[in-house]
Amino acid sequence: MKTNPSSFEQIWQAVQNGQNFFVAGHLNPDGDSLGCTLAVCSLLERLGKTAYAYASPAIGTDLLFLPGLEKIHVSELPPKPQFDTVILLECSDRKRGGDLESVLQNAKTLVNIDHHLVSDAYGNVNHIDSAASSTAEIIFQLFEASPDSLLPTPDEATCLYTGLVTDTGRFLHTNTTAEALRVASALVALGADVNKINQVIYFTKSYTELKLLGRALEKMHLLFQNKYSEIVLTQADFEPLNAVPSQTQGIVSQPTMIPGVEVSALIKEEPDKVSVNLRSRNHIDVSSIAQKFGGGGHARAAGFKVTGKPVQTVAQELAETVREVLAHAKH
Ligand SMILES: [Mn+2]
Repeated sequence: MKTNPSSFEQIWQAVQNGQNFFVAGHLNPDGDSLGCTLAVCSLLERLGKTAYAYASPAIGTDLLFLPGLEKIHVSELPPKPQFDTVILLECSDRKRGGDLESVLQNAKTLVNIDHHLVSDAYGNVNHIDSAASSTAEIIFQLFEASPDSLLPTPDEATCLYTGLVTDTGRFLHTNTTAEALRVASALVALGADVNKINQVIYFTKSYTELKLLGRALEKMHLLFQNKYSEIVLTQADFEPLNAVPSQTQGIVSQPTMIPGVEVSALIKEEPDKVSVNLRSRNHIDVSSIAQKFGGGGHARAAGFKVTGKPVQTVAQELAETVREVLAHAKH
């Protein structure tokens, strides 16, 4: 779905009309969510506005290098929020950013900027472009559409490049379009600190994370003519390593390197829920699988969370769904 291009004009109108902004991405913010939140807040401040940057519930250690990160209010809302304009980034529905109702209810204008495949037009202004690789790509296009020909500063470019490089999997996923590379090139020209981003995000892993990767690969097994890879990590896997479920980044993509594997699932038993990450290699839309379990995402990367069910039950129900999807796939 692509909203009409005049939505950039409407966003700039909202920016012009607003004074006191609240900006947030989705829960458990990734590089795109945080990078865009910081770039947009920095831009608003340059325009003489006040901007309250928000993220919840925590920020991953690999993103702490982002310029301006200290400005983010982590899980902290003012007691009586009085923002005239709210900008939600990466939120496919108005609840994706967390419990922000107290913020949303008082705002005059809600701007929704997103690139997810299934996304509600819940804002007064919506820019939803599922063809965009990342929200960072859209924010760069927004800069280009600015009435005053504004350009990202080097710090803003670093934030946006982080969104672009993480959402495209280092420019390896199928969303690495010519437009994504054009925007990346422009951001590098504007001073994005590519070397730092690569060092921190891609060439740094803790001992615990590497041991957890080893444990996960040991537990990987293939089902359904080796088209489905399943990895189940329980508390018994995390505890001996003193690891936490958020230290599993990147693991779910590993099995898709095996020729023939179409869907990869990483199923994690967390203290209060089961969380599932899904990846697909070529043609299975895993966001539609995730939606069946109340989650969402993109065609090649999606996820969901389940509460009140044992991890093995979730794994079984998911396997059953994947089996049906593979059986009905045309390839
Ligand atoms: Mn994104």
